[in-house]
Amino acid sequence: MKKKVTLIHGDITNFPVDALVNSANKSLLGGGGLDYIIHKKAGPLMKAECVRLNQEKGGCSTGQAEVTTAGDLPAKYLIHAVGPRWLGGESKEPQLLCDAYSNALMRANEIGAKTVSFPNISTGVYRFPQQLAAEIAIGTICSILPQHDQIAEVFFVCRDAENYLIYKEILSMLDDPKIQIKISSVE
Ligand code: AR6
Repeated sequence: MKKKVTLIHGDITNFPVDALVNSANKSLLGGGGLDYIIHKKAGPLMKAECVRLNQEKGGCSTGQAEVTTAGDLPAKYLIHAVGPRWLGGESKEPQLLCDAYSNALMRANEIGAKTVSFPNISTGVYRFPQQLAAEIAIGTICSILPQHDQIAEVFFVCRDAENYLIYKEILSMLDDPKIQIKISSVE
């Protein structure tokens, strides 16, 4: 069966899925931006799991991803993916962003998620250029999604209009026989 990739314009924390991907930092203890909202909405059970991961594993390396409960968010699991901070492009940022997406998708598949939502990792506080980040996110997910048997649908959820329009343009040009693209209207 064809895999689905759907673009949404809205708030990822309101959108029900099996696995919601957070744009985290290496400590996993929360921060600003989306990470702040997710920690606040998910509540104490998720926070306790993050503290345990921080103490037992030292958090999560850049490009990797860890799983916790989603607490009070409308998801079964949270996948905390750590994208790179943009340092000018000579510090393996593109590869690390690609790794963050592919490792998050792999973790989602391992836990049996059918639906997974991704934010625009690294394009806020971490200042990764939006166009390049979108090309990496879409290119990575669309090329590896067919090999992930559990996952039926991936949602790219863009909060800001700029990212939404960039994703819309790239996705509307994509022609992959294994993937069905859907672009939702603006929220
Ligand atoms: N729904 C969907 N996307 C959102 C939402 C939302 N509710 N809120 C923000 N975004 P950022 P980063 C988008 O800064 O750049 C934190 O301090 C936002 O428009 O949250 O990966 C962490 O602890 C942007 O496009 O994360 C790390 O230290 C995207 O989410 C650091 O920031 C990511 O923006 C990670 O930086």
